[in-house]
Amino acid sequence: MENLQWYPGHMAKTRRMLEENLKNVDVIVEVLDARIPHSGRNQDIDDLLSSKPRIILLNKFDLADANVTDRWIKAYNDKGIKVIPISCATGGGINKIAPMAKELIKDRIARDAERGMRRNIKIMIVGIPNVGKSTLINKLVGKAATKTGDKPGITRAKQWVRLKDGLELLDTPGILQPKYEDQKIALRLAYTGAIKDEIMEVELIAYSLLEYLQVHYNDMLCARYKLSDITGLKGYEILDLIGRKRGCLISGGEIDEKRAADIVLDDFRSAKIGKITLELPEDYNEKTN
Ligand SMILES: Nc1nc2c(ncn2[C@@H]2O[C@H](COP(=O)(O)OP(=O)(O)OP(=O)(O)O)[C@@H](O)[C@H]2O)c(=O)[nH]1
Ligand SMILES: [Mg+2]
Repeated sequence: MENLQWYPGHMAKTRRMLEENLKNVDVIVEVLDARIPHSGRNQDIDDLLSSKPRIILLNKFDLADANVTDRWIKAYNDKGIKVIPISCATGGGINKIAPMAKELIKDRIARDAERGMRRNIKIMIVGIPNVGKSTLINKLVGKAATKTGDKPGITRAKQWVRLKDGLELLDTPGILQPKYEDQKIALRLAYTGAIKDEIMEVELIAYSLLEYLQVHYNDMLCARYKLSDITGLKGYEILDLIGRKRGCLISGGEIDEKRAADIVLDDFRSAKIGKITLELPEDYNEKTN
């Protein structure tokens, strides 16, 4: 399989920008996609930003498998890491962020209060592309202060947004690692739309997604596309069946795989197949910062 990676110039620039702005912020909020809590982490961000207190958000929990999200939260908590599951779509969990940020820097707030000072709390929002950083900021501020969109690479420059209750949020462009050694991780980033579809044939992305669903969410997959038994089938064979069911045909009766793959990816991304998580905490030993 060809090497799947995407590191345009603006990501290298953003990395430097994060580093430069670190001294101006109190708390880092790292936004992860609840469907890929492992693959959505970025070693670069970890290394760069480890000097500041951090909150991890598992966003888009409305799209993820609730049972697996609970296991991820427990795995993090067992290591003393604070995580909050949130959904910008339903608003769930959003109101827990500000109190947790205040709790993390309560010593500073108390010192300030002793001196009769009241400084704003500055929060840098970071994460890979398309996880909902800008949407979260809009949700918190209650209006469309930042640009959002359903593809990666929407935010291109930093932007401060001020909230009423003494919080200031720094929106930042999503960044990936320059290189992913593990192609499985890169593929998961493609399924969830953190890596843009154009860098690889969408059919190949769909094949491997279908093979994962076949193993972990077989009933949901079969129900969605009215498939009877797909035991032992390869990803491309499942995609062909789906293409046939959905009438994705080109002249001569052949399957239009590209169209079928687009359907599968759209359905996965909007949870039409079901609420699905692509990795289990038991399979990873997360770093503890
Ligand atoms: N279902 C669902 N969709 C969400 C949620 N949060 C964000 N989205 C959608 O995810 C897409 C990406 O949101 P953005 O806020 O633009 O993502 P971003 O992290 O700022 O992306 P970049 O600026 O490219 O780094 C948009 O289509 C949002 O509507 C959520 O909790 N649930
Ligand atoms: Mg953005």
